[in-house]
Amino acid sequence: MALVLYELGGRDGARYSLFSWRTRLALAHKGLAAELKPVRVSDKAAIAFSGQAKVPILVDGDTVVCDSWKIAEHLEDRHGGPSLFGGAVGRGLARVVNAWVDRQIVPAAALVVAPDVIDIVDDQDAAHIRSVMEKGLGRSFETMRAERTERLTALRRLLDPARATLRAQPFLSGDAPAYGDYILFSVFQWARIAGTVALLDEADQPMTAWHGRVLDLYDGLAVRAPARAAAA
Ligand SMILES: N[C@@H](CCC(=O)N[C@@H](CS)C(=O)NCC(=O)O)C(=O)O
Repeated sequence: MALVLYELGGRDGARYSLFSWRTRLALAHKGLAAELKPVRVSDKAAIAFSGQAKVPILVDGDTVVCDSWKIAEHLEDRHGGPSLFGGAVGRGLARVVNAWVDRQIVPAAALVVAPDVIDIVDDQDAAHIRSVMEKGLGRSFETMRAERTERLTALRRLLDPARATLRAQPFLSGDAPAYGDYILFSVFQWARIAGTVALLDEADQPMTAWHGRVLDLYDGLAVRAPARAAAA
């Protein structure tokens, strides 16, 4: 059955949707191909069929699945190929990574990256993103830009559990990559495609080496998406 993935599309074909990168890597991990449908973030009519207003959305035959975590579970439970979680215990621990990244890392990274995103979308999407992000993060984009250096330091500090893990093993999931890696990696991929600031310090070896390893997975699926700034 054909799979269709709805994700955000910006100017010049930029696919900058943070959460959809988790799904893109999950599909590749399982050896699945999906037709990719870009939507503009302000165009809610394009995704009204899903009964909600966010991407990623996976259409799998007659089934519509929203939310990247639910999509990962759907792929794991309904499709073959290598496991995304490595069993029930791994699924439970990947859920912890999902909660950690969504509740701490995404908001901290958004304070650094969000003001840049409006440059890679059209005016209507830019106005939408500014309004959603400024409300959600409680600051204007101008304030976020002014505070960027401190925010970047705070983000790098928050990554410590991942850094400590990667000192002991090549991937967050152990010897080989799995969904937990894609969850955290999606934040860096968002920054790489939409941002102008490198979230990782080059000298941060366990983190940058891991980032490079995930960029290269699946014939360079992630690295083939053009980076906005060389610094990313
Ligand atoms: N918890 C959801 C979050 C999805 C989400 O926030 N998606 C963003 C794009 S990356 C979105 O569609 N935002 C819609 C908007 O800002 O109007 C998931 O994991 O998929």
